[in-house]
Amino acid sequence: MKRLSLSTLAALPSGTDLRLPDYDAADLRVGIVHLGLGAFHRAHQAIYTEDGLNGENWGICAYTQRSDAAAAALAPQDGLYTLIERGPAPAPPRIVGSLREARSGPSDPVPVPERIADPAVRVVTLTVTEKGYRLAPTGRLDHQDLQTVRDAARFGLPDHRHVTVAGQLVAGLRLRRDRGSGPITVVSCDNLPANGQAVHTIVHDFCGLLPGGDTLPQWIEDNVAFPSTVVDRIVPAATDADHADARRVTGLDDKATVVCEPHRQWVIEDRFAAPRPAWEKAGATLTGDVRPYEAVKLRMLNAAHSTIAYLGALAGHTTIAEAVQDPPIAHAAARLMAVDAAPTLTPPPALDLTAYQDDVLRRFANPALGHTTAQVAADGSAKLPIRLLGTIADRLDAGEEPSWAALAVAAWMVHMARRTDRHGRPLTVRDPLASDLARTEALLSRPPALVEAFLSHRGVFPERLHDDNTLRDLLIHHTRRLLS
Ligand code: CS2
Repeated sequence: MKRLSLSTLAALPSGTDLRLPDYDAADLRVGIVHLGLGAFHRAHQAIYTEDGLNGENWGICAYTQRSDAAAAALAPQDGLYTLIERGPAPAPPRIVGSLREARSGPSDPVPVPERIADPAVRVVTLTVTEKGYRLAPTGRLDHQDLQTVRDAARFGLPDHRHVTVAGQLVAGLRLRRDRGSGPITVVSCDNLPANGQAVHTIVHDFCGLLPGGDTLPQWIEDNVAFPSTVVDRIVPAATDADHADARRVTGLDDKATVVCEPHRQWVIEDRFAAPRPAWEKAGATLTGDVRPYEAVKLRMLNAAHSTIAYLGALAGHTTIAEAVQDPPIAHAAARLMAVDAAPTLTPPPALDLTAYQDDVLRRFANPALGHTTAQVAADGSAKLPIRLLGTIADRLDAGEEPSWAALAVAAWMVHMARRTDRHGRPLTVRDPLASDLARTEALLSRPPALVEAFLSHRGVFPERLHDDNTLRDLLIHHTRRLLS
């Protein structure tokens, strides 16, 4: 079977139940550099960009950040891939053309900074995951992070390949300044609060690690915008069955198929230093303040997702859809949203939180997606502070007991410490702190000691929460029940 590529795309019959790019992808020039070439980017920003092209050159050059697999799969396909929606009222499958270059961040002959310095590039987008920002609990760039220290120490050396997001961005912005490439906008698309501020912070802090006297920080303040955005689309890792579906639909071999739910949302702070794609033509919302949308998304949808992932994995459920069919788990997720999260939120005027909660659970129950509890459970030490600990702190400050949010945190603790489900079957645990916290397995018979071992981890729990006896008692209670 022939491989999907620009030449085999051109030979595809029109009129089938397969949507093809309505422009010549071979002629589309790069205007966006993306960091974090993963499935979510290709199901979200790449789709908004393609549907908002408007005849302009907003092709995407995307770089992997860790694994080169996505670049290895996409480069032979000229960046083309099949997108398949699964769930209620799915759109027809489509071949997406907006990704024009797929490159390896660690090893491509054209390093990230070179591509960012291209004057035709006016936007950088990021999906590097929460841990990719290398933030300290203070919300600043973690100066103890070894890769950050190394990138800063070797900054500007001709043979140095920056591996941190901050290093890649600052090196690219410096080249942009030196070559007079003009202003640019850096658009974070990660599940972080104030994600634009977060990337601005790591860029600013990284500059602070460099030799003094450089005009770069001022150039960045004058020429670079860092708008915040809120992104939403459930995008499970693709399976062999998904690739087989793509082959059946297109008649071509596609090693980079993406599957996703029909729903998508992108709320973007309208603050740009240079031209941008007409993403609003593809349904994006431009606004002056994303915070109301952001808090709802992170503290309700993502918090409920994590709750279902940990309780579901411990109960032996492989997928989110199976777990949310389990009444106690669905109840815990619903109560987390309604009782603990909702009172901390001021939603946008037109958004009804009860309807939002019901819609979230309906989306999670989509049996066609195969979204695994293991995928959502990954990186909990970076996700929980964003999704659950802010809610917990706010409820404690209000004199309330955030029991449902505490249950989710306790489930994460047991998931990390026991690493088996209720039937004794091993669980997949992927977390930056997995090795640090492996020692907690010895504490499973002593819930108070287990909880203390997690609460004392300053990379996750601020002192305010470590010292709160109400939370500690809730965590011990829930941990004891989950372990019994
Ligand atoms: C999920 C998110 O993997 C996870 O942590 O909670 O990727 C979630 O699917 C998206 O934020 C939905 O918009």
